[in-house]
Amino acid sequence: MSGIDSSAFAASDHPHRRYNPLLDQWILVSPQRTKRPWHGELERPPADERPIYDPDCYLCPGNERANGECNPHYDSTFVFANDFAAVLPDVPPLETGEDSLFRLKTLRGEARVICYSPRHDLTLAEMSLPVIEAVIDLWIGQTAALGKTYAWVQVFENRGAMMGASNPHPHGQIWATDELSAIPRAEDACQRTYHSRRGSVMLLEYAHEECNRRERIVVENDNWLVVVPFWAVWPFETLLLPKTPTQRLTDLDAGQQRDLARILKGLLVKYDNLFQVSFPYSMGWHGAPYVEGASEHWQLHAHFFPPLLRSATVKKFMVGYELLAEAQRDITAEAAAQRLRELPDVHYKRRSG
Ligand code: H2U
Ligand code: ZN
Repeated sequence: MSGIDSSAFAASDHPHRRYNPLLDQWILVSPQRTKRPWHGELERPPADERPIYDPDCYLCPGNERANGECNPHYDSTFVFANDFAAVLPDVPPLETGEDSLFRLKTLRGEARVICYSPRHDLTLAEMSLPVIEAVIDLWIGQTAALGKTYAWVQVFENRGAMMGASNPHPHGQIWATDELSAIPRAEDACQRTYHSRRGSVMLLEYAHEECNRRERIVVENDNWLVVVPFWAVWPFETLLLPKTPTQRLTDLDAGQQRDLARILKGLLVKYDNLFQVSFPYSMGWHGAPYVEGASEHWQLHAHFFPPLLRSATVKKFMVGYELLAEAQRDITAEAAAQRLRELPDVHYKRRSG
């Protein structure tokens, strides 16, 4: 580095790489590119008006699903086994030798669909706090039940057609498997190494540090914090973190659950307000896996990965350099956090004028 004046560096101007300590990966940040001209679309998509009940929706109460079964006339949340499950509980066990170039092993699991509300027209962002609390309750109950059998319980939601959601009815999914999948395995290893080297919990320390720096906070309350993580890849990616040591959804006390409903609504309203559209995303929970041994290195968290970049229709593509070299972003995490933070806390559909 001789001859280079490092004091001239500005993260908001100069290309640099940032380290993701949760996955042991680097990402390229190119803030100088946000100045380049843009001639693409900027328009809003047509308003998304949906009925409270849709007779053709396979998730609405009383309706028939693909397998011929009818949903009950549920009035809160509703869970059913995915009719097209990606993982199955009964698979003949098989594992090839470790040395094979054609390595294969079977995986046992279960997939469920979770309906958040009987109302076809709502999204989490537009639901009342008690209704969001019922969804949290469902996440907790399902995690507790599936955690008795499976090592990994992945609670997630694909929102919006852009993220591949097959239906606008508010719903999520749970896939539980008897082995840790790739991303939780990497997060487990990174948090374990951090804990054994420093004797502290990585994401707890990270949350405290973000509270001190206040550069990347989007929303915050007594128990929770949402930041655009320092190492975010997606333009408006966020990380939701508890402020106290918490390993799993099933560890949340009543106060944390209430505050979680509030912060979820706070974040999702800001997301919808960004481009005045029901914001698409994939989100999901990562808590300590259900495996033998201590899990004090784990801190519960949720990731939100929204694909949108500069309008309701212009998404970021993970192509070229991203597929071949490493993830890259233009707008910095700090600039993205500031944009989200400064948005109103009232949903655009509820504002007059
Ligand atoms: P997504 O919108 O995230 O794709 O989730 C919907 C899930 O619902 C999807 O995994 C399942 C699909 O397999 N499904 C049923 O289980 N029954 C149906 O009748 C249609 C869809
Ligand atoms: Zn519906």
